Amino acid sequence: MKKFGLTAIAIAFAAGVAGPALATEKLNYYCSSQEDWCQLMARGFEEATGIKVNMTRRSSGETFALIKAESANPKGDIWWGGTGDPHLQAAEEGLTEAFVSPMRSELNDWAIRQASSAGDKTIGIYSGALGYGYNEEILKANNLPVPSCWKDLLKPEYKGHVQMANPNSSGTAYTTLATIVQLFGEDEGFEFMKGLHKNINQYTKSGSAPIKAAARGENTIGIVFMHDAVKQAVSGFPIKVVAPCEGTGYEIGSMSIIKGARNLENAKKFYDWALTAAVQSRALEVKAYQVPANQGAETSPSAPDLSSIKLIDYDFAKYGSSDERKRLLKKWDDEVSVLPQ
Ligand code: S7P
Repeated sequence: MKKFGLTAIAIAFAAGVAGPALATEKLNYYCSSQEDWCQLMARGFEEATGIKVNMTRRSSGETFALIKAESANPKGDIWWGGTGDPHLQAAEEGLTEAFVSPMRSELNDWAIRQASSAGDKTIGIYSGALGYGYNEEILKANNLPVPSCWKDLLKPEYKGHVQMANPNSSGTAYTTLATIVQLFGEDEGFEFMKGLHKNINQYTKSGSAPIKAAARGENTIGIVFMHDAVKQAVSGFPIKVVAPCEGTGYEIGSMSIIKGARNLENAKKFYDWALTAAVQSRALEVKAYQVPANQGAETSPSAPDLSSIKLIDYDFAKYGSSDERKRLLKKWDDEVSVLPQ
């Protein structure tokens, strides 16, 4: 476990934001991570600054669509969390604001690269690998084999036992689609998605819903970020976590200031505060086991060890680009989602 300490910058920053805020001060906060983590961040910022936080929690793709729909009259100030691809698309489409935080020097290179690739209109806040989890009791009760690869999920015996989110609404599911295309090539990747479709019992709106359903005994296998499956396992549910044998993709969860933010100064305060080691360490309070961007933040031994997982060289520039994301989602809508099951 790493220990964190406040650097001179963080101390100066803390002194700057800790004073009492005016009664009218507020922040409209769009959050695309798990509800409990979103709430922790909202309440934590209110306590640290006195600024009232109005929070809206939606999946990554949904939040992107909301920010785009509101762009003529923006209602949100800051978008925190969710997979990086839609944040990159928002940056490219001019929906987010450039900002260089003094906290940047404390971050891992991958978090800063996310910012540099988008003209500083977004930044990495955490990272995590994609995979899946299964309920071992349901698997046994149905005499199903233990899966260990992506291609195992195509086996006919898993029909009705696999759940994933819809890639239009969910960043997790878009990461799945982009990962499969990068792993197997586009033609074979889409054949894989069509084969998988036959085994899918439901496309959920939220990315982590499939593993929550598996934890409750309502689903067998959920395609999710591995940290979301670990969260269920450490919470006592009979969930096993799989890093697929062929290799897998990963996310750089991101944060962006919304263009035209009405509470821009408060958005910048939140941005700096959210990048501190102390705040990023608080993720462990809600069993959020992503790799934190701040190098000084605490990590847990329960967290998936990314260095032991076969990660692909995920092409964020390509799969986070507006044209490619739109094209892949349309192709999935036209060629996969419409197929009979
Ligand atoms: O906090 C867990 C997490 O999996 O949620 C984000 C996810 O994108 C939100 O759900 P959607 O898939 O529905 O968009 C991830 O960034 C994050 O790791």
